[in-house]
Amino acid sequence: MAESLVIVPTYNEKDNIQTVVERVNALGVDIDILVVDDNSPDGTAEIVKELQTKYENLHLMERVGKLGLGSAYVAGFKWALKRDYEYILEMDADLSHNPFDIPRLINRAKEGYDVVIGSRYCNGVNVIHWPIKRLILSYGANKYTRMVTGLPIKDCTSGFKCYRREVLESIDLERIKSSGYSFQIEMKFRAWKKGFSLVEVPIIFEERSEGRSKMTKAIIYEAVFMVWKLKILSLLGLLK
Ligand SMILES: Nc1nc2c(ncn2[C@@H]2O[C@H](COP(=O)(O)OP(=O)(O)O)[C@@H](O)[C@H]2O)c(=O)[nH]1
Ligand SMILES: [Mg+2]
Repeated sequence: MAESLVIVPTYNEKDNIQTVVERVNALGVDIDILVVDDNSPDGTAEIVKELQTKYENLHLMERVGKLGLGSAYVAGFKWALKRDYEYILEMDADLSHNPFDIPRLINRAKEGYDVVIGSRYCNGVNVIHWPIKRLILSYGANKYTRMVTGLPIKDCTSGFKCYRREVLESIDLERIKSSGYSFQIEMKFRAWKKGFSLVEVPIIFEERSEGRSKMTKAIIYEAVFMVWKLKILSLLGLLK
């Protein structure tokens, strides 16, 4: 078993997943891959199974249907914690996150940071090919999250991260409230409130060229209310 694990959630990523797996394996890093697929109608899981004949470090968790990004990661974290991985990463399957950046995230964790965040907003804005509407949404969501929660992070919604094992062991995964993308905010907030150290590493985020975004209005509304929920639970001392 490898020292690190990268968890890759997939929903209809048939045109991306092979490249992701190949790029991770070209890094020359001691790392396993866990794809958490929500029964993608486009057959993403079948492609992963095919790739498994070639790559021993590739694992697949198949879930019954589209249960949301947050719950896919929680399932992946539980899988990881049953094994001995020291560094556990999250990465999108659409190549917006460049697998090439993985070693930089792991190295910061090895320096002792508990949560390392691949950040689009470290030095200005490092996003390529996003429509201005989407950029404003993301940038605004980050400002709003920081204002409400006080999280000392420029990219609160980033989904490219590396956790030291202890962080995931100490967060009660059963209590995670987010099913959608607010999961990314919730994990950072919970880790921060528990006193873990967070650090941002600049990355360049490139909009997918294949497949479609799964962002919906419901996901946005969940996030708008989630930051208040987290803040209030924390103030009341109920964020366990
Ligand atoms: N397993 C699983 N993966 C999901 C789900 N929703 C999104 N994803 C994956 O999460 C990652 C980010 O989603 P994406 O649609 O690219 O979001 P965007 O980058 O914010 O537009 C991609 O790898 C998706 O395939 C879900 O409900 N279940
Ligand atoms: Mg994407």
